[in-house]
Amino acid sequence: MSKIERAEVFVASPGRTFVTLRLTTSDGVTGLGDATLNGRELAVASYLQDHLVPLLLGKDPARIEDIWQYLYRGAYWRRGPVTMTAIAAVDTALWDIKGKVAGLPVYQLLGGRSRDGVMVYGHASGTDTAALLDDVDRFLDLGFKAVRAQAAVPDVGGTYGVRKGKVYEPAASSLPEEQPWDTEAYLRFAPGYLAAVRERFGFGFHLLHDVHHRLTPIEAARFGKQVEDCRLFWMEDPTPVENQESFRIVRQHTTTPLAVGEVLNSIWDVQHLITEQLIDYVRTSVVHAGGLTHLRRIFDLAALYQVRTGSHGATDLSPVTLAAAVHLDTAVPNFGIQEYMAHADETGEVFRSGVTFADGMLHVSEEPGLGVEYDEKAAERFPYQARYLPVARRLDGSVHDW
Ligand code: CS2
Ligand code: MG
Repeated sequence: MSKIERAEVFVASPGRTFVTLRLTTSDGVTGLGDATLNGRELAVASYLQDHLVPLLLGKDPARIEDIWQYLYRGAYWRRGPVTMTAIAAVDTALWDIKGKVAGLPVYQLLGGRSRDGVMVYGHASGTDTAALLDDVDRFLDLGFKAVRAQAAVPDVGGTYGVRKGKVYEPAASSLPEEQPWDTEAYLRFAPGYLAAVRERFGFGFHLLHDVHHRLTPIEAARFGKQVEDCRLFWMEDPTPVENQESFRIVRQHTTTPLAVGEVLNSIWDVQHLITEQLIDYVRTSVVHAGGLTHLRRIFDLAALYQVRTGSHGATDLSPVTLAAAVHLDTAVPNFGIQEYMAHADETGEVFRSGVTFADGMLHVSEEPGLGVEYDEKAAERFPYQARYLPVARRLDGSVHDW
């Protein structure tokens, strides 16, 4: 029987910080897992290195489900982003190994191909409406069939999602940057630029918008109703999701589709949202929701309620997660859309990925496993740099959701 013989945890900052787990079996087969948690990376690296690696050595890598249950139930303390990201890294690496041992790309182990490609959305943004419209034009020219639109709110420094430079990376400072936030200014401004996008480019593509947890349920209800003529593909994270029932308030007032889940990490966090049909897309990801094993369970529950997938895929999720996500997206029946932000060039020097982009879709490689390699020698050129996500403060100085 093959055994897990080596487990290496790499922390490096090629373009941004990534935590990567590499497992090696006694037969010399390797598997990769992403363990990146933006702003709390070292917590997961330690959870893996200090608490999980000693439990993994000598285990049978073929027993993916058993190892998942062993790490989840064996922790005693349930769920949470650090635990579920660490378990996700192990799980994803084991699926990579299983694919390589079987000589099959992982999507073949998940039920085989359900679609020719995986539709993705690009991230248009601008410091004002004119700049946003130019950026939408650029993404449409690149062949994207779906585009997210985010513009800076005049006189509000802390608007979410406005790219500075080539790659969007919100965790840009060694201590949390404090950004001002004004909900009323956002509510006055955002519906206008979304309408301007439709006015300029029409309805021949999917338009998405990320509210990023900033509104109360009734504010989100009002916003969703106000933008119904924009026919959004989704309004994302309309209101903080800890209280899943609060989505009912939004749901009751608007037909704008709702998407949530990137900050969640287990099926129990989305169970009420899905079974009560309070959302239309679930955004949980391979890296933060317990890996392919658990994310597949979430997607299968969602399918029972006609909720579609829309996995998180920002640049703070590594190319390992993106590849694993596209394998799962290729196979699941209730696929909706996959978030796709191009990583920095430096990231591509460390991660070699077989994922390709064409005609607005991502395609997995047919290589066995996930089709990703990690170059630790190259990673040595990008030592770890501590970076934090910003903190938002309302005009009265109190903390708001960033
Ligand atoms: C965003 C993310 O991609 C998204 O939808 O919500 O950019 C999010 O802000 C980052 O992943 C946080 O690290
Ligand atoms: Mg988001």
